[in-house]
Amino acid sequence: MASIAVVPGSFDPVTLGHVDIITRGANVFDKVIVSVLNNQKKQPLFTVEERIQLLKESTKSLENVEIDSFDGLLIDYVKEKKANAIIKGLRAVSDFEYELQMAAINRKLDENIETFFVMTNNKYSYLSSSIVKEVARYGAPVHDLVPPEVEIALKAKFR
Ligand code: COD
Repeated sequence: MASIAVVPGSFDPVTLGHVDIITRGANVFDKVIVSVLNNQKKQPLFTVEERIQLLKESTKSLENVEIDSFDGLLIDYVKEKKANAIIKGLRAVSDFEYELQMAAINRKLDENIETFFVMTNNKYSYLSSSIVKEVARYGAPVHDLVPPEVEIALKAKFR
């Protein structure tokens, strides 16, 4: 049976921290599906379509990575995709409590789907989409925080 993992997230926008965990997941699993949560409650900077496009461009060299979107419960989506794992990134102790709770509820909803945690690469431990947006909004350089296509897209948004 092929091992298929879902990397869920908001990706508003994708950062080098995200690309790092996607790449490391793709080195271990047969297939990785990166999926953008279509969350009606949040007010994103980029539309779901824009986020998908930026993820596609940022991961184009990874042959076993697919980009998609979902709404509703993550576990239902994972089952629909016939995946057997969820990959999450951990940056700091502050991520841990929330992720522990998420992993526990997802395991309760389906005990056959396992959550795998990938420790952040030290050089991206401070990095989040929110930080990137704040830096870009005030015109500071973001080239070492995001893939080149995201840097261009951010410049266009904040022009
Ligand atoms: N280094 C390593 N990992 C990172 C970094 C970094 N610098 N930055 C982000 N990550 C990881 C995050 O920890 C996360 O695992 C992933 O990358 C995506 O990050 P974000 O910020 O784009 O996405 P989030 O955290 O907003 O995504 C939240 C989910 C969409 C995963 C979550 O809300 C969800 O599963 N929602 C669906 C509803 C559901 O099923 N809820 C649970 C049951 S009630």
